[in-house]
Amino acid sequence: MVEASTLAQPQPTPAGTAPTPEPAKLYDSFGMNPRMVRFYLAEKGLDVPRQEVDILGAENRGTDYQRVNPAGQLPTLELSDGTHIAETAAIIEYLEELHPQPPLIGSTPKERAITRMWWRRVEIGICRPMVLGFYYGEAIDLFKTRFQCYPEQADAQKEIARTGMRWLNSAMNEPWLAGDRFTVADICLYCYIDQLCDVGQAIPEDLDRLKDWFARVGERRGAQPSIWRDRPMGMRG
Ligand SMILES: N[C@@H](CCC(=O)N[C@@H](CS)C(=O)NCC(=O)O)C(=O)O
Repeated sequence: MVEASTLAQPQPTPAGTAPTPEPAKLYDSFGMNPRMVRFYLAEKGLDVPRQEVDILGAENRGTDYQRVNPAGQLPTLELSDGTHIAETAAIIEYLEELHPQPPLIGSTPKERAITRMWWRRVEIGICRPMVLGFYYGEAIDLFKTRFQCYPEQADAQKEIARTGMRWLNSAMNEPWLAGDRFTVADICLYCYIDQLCDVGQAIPEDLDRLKDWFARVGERRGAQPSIWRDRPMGMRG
């Protein structure tokens, strides 16, 4: 693993415990979940060697990649002992334990709980219905052979996500979701909205607080460098 910043130092291994395996390789691709990890790494000033997987061409659904991640999705983090960690939240939590500075989840149990509370709220209430609306709508031809799609639910999922955004606009803290700390909850929601805003899922015009928050996140150090070089369907992912 190449460290680009002296701010982020791995934690020492406590005496008598096995050394914690270092991140060795990130299986990476277009898409909001891999982008979250890229955004997170850029905020930390960290880098991990990457192997690209072509999700548009369904390379991730082939047998080689299924051996890495049986769920067939990106991202996956390979550790130095060969372990594969999938699920974006699990990857980020692992990296945060190894590189807690600068904190992107929290420095205390209370801070971490508040971050995870907002992270779950936006993931369950906004991000999940947004992406289902996309899978069942604009992207159905790409995904209908990969998992069960319900095209009749596309509009309803998008409306559920907009309802979540309206709630968030009234309930959110400023400048960041967790208050004065920029966290992975901000990264998560930003990556979903930034990818899907140009394919029918923009923040509703009247949600000023959410639109201002979105513009603020777009100015963070990790926002631009984490964008994938190609823009399939005009999306930033
Ligand atoms: N629950 C997984 C979701 C990962 C996911 O949906 N990845 C997308 C890219 S954003 C993917 O691999 N899509 C291609 C496919 O499902 O075939 C996580 O949090 O990492």
